[in-house]
Amino acid sequence: MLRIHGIARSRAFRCIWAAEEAGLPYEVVPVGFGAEHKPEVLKVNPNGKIPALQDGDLTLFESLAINLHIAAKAGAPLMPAGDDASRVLQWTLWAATEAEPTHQQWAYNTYVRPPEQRDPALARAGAEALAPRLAVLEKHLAAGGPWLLGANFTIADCNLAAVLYGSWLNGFDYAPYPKVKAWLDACLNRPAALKARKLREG
Ligand SMILES: N[C@@H](CCC(=O)N[C@@H](CS)C(=O)NCC(=O)O)C(=O)O
Repeated sequence: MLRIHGIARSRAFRCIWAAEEAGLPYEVVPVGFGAEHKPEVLKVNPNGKIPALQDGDLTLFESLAINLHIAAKAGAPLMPAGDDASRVLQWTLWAATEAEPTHQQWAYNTYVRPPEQRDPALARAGAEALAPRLAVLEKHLAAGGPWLLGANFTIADCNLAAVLYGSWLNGFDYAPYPKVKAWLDACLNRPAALKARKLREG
């Protein structure tokens, strides 16, 4: 049984979605915002953050690494073999290092922080920095698709779409990126994603 520590309103959303895609039994150990630094949470994530995963003797932190582990347990097509496994890693690292920091800068200054703590200039700069990355994604999807690796949905789609989910839901202008928009629509309306979204969006 996978034990996902966190709540769906946190990045644990990604891991719940992945577990649903994998069709593996899991339970959510509810750790909310503000509880991340409690001793019992630090035992599973020494960073004092959520999510964390326990799978038997294995304890993991980092949401996207957790998702790679979940997908590896499920095997193909969620985690393909060979060159496609490397492509999954490429898009997952791209999600974490290229998409997420710029995306979060926009998100924190648009809808995450309380209004008085938002800086519109930082939001604009985040969106401007995200734009060339989305252009790369748009070109990639236009050349292939419907999923990141082609014919099959993989954990790479889950990981990248989960990173972009907040902007998709909160009014980011995806009009210049119609392929990205269509791909996000398809990812985030999959039955497994809808189950995780229900926990988060109510
Ligand atoms: N890179 C980490 C980030 C985890 C993270 O920042 N989680 C947030 C909630 S979504 C958190 O626990 N923040 C508490 C804090 O930073 O003190 C991951 O993807 O798991």
